[in-house]
Amino acid sequence: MRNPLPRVAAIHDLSGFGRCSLTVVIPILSTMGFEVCPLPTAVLSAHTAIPGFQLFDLTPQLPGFIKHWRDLGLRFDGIYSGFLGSAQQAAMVSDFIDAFSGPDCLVVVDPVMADYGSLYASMPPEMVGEMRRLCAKAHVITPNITEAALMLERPVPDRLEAEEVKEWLLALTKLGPAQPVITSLPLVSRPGQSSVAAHNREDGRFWLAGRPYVPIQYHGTGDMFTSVLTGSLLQGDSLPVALDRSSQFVATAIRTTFGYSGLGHHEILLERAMTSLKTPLESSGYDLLT
Ligand code: PXL
Repeated sequence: MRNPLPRVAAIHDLSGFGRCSLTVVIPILSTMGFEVCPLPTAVLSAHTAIPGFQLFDLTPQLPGFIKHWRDLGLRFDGIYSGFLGSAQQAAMVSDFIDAFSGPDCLVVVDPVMADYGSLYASMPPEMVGEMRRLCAKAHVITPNITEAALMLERPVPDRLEAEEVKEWLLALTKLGPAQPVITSLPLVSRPGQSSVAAHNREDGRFWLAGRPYVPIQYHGTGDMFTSVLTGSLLQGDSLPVALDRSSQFVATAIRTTFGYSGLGHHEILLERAMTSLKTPLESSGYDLLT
């Protein structure tokens, strides 16, 4: 029987402070009308950009959790993985995808491991190869430009022309996924914009979406982006509409927060932006990347 409410397995950490991962994924996908089943990869006092964070790695617990879900006969309409507690977990997630995804299950892998040119504080270097392998199992991947560069063994670029972005996306499809997305693109033709681009191997088209850049970086925006993208694709939106919807949501959350003084990089006001998930998409739209 089909799940009456589409069900998504969310494989991410739970961070107590600093909006990211499950504290972002669950409210967004729930608001979009999905039942979210969290499979926690690690529990942290705060995310890894906050000095002094305490990380409890759940690698030893995952096999037991997964076995219980198998015994329960759970089926998922979507599987969405992000921050992993150890490099060994990548193979566990890969087996999870084999065990739980039927023909219609959407698999989204966000290879969360790095930003602004370097790996996050808890990430072992072998995570890069493990994430590259895991991406082969996904339909959609959403690396930022640093993660894309690491997986493709390229330097992190300061600027990219549109033709180069296409070549990067094609290189990512060679890792396996049919629909790679790259976020935080330093696109020469769109100065002053936060740009994301995607490719759909099935129809050969390339897409671009973005919103005017706001001069502040908030943590957790990558998780917000991929959560909305996942929900949007699961509700049947096309790839460019999903790209546009998720860019719009992140821009709304950033602009809502930026107007207040005294809020830190960890304090994006997610709840203030949540109602925008129910409002129509702005007409500013997306473009073909040509
Ligand atoms: O938003 C990505 C992310 C997720 N989870 C943890 C993190 C980060 C980024 O720093 O530290 C624990």
